[in-house]
Amino acid sequence: MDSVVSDAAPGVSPLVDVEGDEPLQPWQTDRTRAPVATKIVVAGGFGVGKTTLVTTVSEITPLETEALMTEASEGHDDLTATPDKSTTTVAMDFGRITLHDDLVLYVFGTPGQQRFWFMWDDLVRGAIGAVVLADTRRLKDCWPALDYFESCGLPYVVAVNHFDGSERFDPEDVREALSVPAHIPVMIMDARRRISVIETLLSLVGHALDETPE
Ligand SMILES: Nc1nc2c(ncn2[C@@H]2O[C@H](COP(=O)(O)OP(=O)(O)OP(=O)(O)O)[C@@H](O)[C@H]2O)c(=O)[nH]1
Ligand SMILES: [Mg+2]
Repeated sequence: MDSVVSDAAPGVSPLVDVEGDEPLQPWQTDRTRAPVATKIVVAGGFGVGKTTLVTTVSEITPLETEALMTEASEGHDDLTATPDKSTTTVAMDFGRITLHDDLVLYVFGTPGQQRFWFMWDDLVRGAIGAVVLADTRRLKDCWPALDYFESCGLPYVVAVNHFDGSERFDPEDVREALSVPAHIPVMIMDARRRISVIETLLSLVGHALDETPE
């Protein structure tokens, strides 16, 4: 079984869609294949790298709903950790990744600003699990996401998006700081590296399978 997992940007397949801009996956051209399609959600605090993660991993041009940040967000959104950030997600991110030819993940990124949290209920509907992104410089920003998934019972993993220049912690230190139960995977990753994101998604899929009753 061929794997599409690589650190390089996708797009090396000779098959392209009718508009000629995106590679077709084997399950799109072979009617005998029945891909397993699942939905997963990427959540976490403001500016932690959710849109970056979806964009990094998507094999299709991702849907983004970025809007320029204005003075209205001053006092609400802390840009100390991401001084170059000029836009924010106002609805959702959407991307797709095919793993091992037959497992298709539809990846939805949530908006991080608190005033858009009301959309989470709709975004998580039908999802098998969630990635909670965290930044060790502002760990408490991921508490609302942890609380949300704990209370609704959706399986989740914690992924620390390691930003350049920030101190690197062991996953077990992060687990302890966030009081994450022992059976939930905690990992250090980089939302800008495709292979790192795919490892995170595979960890979530494995965890969701473990958690889901047969
Ligand atoms: N150095 C570094 N910068 C990153 C990383 N991930 C994201 N960034 C940068 O951090 C900023 C925030 O990234 P986004 O992906 O927009 O974050 P977000 O969580 O989608 O933000 P909201 O939707 O506004 O909550 C951007 O300027 C990215 O370029 C990373 O792993 N390392
Ligand atoms: Mg975003």
